[in-house]
Amino acid sequence: MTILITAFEPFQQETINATMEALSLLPDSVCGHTLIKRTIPVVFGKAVEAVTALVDDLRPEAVICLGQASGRAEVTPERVAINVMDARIPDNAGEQPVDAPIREDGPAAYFSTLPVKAMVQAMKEASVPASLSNTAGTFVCNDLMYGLLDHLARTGRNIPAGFIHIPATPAQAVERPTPSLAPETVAKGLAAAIGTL
Ligand code: PCA
Repeated sequence: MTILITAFEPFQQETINATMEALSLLPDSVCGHTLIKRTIPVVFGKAVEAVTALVDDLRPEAVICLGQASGRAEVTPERVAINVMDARIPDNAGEQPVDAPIREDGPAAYFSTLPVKAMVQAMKEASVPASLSNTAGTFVCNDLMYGLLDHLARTGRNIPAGFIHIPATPAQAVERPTPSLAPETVAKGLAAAIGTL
């Protein structure tokens, strides 16, 4: 299987994004699956455009998008994306939509088509803290997950796709105290999760 896996650029005055660190530690091939790694901007709409263009160009057989969720202590596959943008902070282009739909004519929500529970189980078996999340928030990560699943649904492509949030790195936690996981640990968890596909 060819799997597109994306990280996000730094945001909110940070100089790194934990997802870039974890992604750089993943090998190019995991459990026989070939990984296509890309990093995308933390901008409403632009992240979706970037990932859907990659999906259309590269035709991966699965898509996993990664985001950093500071404050979380575990690697958390997301169950659902909701049709709303409600930003607490501006994105990297300075936009801060409040209570706005992602798609006026879209469904209220899309469920992940990744095997989220099997992924959590596989990560725990690899001794990596993990749990299922029932909210991807209402910032750019949720926008990307919703937009990706909407694009796949509208173009009739039935491939596993979804989103995984990861904690901050220990280096980030030194700057702003928060739960953290070493990128090596996150990468081990992600490899275990990818193994379920
Ligand atoms: N996390 C943010 C956007 C980029 C990222 O890494 C989020 O959870 O929405």
